[in-house]
Amino acid sequence: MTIGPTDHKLDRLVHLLVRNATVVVPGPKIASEIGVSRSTVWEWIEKLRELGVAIKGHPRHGYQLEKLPDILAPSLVRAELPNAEIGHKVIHYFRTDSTNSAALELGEQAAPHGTVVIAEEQTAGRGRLGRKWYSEKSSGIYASIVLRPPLAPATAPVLTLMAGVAAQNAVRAATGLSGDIRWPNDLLINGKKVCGILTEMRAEVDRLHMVVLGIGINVNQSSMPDELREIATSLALEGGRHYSRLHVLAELLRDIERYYHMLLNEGSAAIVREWSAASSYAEGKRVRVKASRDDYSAVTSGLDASGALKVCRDDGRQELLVAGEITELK
Ligand code: BT5
Repeated sequence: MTIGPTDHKLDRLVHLLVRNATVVVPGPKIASEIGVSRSTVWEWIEKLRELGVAIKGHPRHGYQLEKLPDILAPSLVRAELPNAEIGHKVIHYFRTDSTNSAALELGEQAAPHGTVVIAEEQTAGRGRLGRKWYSEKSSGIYASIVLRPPLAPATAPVLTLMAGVAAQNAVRAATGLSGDIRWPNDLLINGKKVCGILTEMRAEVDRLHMVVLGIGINVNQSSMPDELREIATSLALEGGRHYSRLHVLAELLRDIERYYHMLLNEGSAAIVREWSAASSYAEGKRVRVKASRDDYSAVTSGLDASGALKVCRDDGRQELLVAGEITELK
C-alpha cells in the first residue's frame, strides 16, 4: 500500500518531542500546540513507536523521548541544513512505492530545485533497467533529489558521477568508513555495494528540464537478504555499530550541494577529475564488462570528458562505455 506524504502536524509532533527531549510533555499540551485531538496524538505516538521511536509515557501523564529518534522527519532534516539549497524543502513518506517516482511526479507539478523526497520504506524501490532496490524499513536512506540544472542533457551522466563522489565523502565524514566507487554509480565497502544511484531525467532537446537523483544507502541493516549477501553490505555491518541515518543524510545533502556548485562553476571536467581520484576503477583495473550484447574482459583506462569509461580489451581494441556493468576481475 502506498500512503501519502507525512502530515506536517506529525512532523511537528516529532519536532516538539525532540525540542523537549528532557521533559515529559503532557498530551493535552501537545494536542493544543499542534492543533489535533488528544486521540490523534495517541495514534501518532503509537505509529512512531511502531517505527522504532522510543517514547515513554501514557496519554494521562504525557510523553517523553527515551532517546533521540532516528527518523528522517522533515523538520529534523531541515534543522541540520540551515540555509541549504538542496534540502530547503523535504517531503517525507512513511511508505511509498519509490521516492524516484514520487520526486518525478512532484517535479512535473513544479517542485522547486533542491526538493528532497525521503521514505522510511519503499515498496517498489528500483535500480537501473527495472531492477529492484531492496529497501528495508527505517534501516536505509531512500532519498530522491529534484535538480533543475541549467545544463545540456549530455551532462546527465556527470550528475551521476557527482552523486557517487558526494556519497563516498558523506559516508567517510559520517562514519569514518572509506568506500570505493565502481563505475558508474556504486559505492562499495570492502568490495560490497552499500549505496546505489539512479538518475532519471526529463529533458528538452538542448536543456535538462529536471533531473531526479535517487540515492539508496544501506545504513543499519544487521543482515542482508540471502540473494544479496555476497554482493551487498550496510554501514553497520562494516563499521560494527549503529549510525544515525539523519547524520549520514545531512552529510550527503551538503556534499551534493557542494559538488553541484563545483559542476556549475568549474564544469564537468572538475567532477570527472574528482571521480577519477576517488575510484580505483578509473584506471588500470581488470574488469569484466557486460554491455548490451557483449561480455568481455578488459582493463580500464580513464574517463573521457563526458564521464564515459575507456577500456582496453584483451585483444587491444579500445571501447568507450556509456552504460553497462563492470565487475572487478581478480
Ligand atoms: C542501483 O541500480 O544501484 C540504483 C539504486 C537506487 C536506489 C534508490 S533508493 C531511492 C530512489 N528510489 C528508487 O526507487 N530508487 C532510488 P543498479 O545499478 O541497477 O543495481 C541494482 C542491483 O543492486 C540489484 O539488481 C541487486 O543486485 C543489487 N541491490 C538491490 N538492492 C540492494 C541494496 N539495498 N544494497 C545493495 N545492492 C542492492
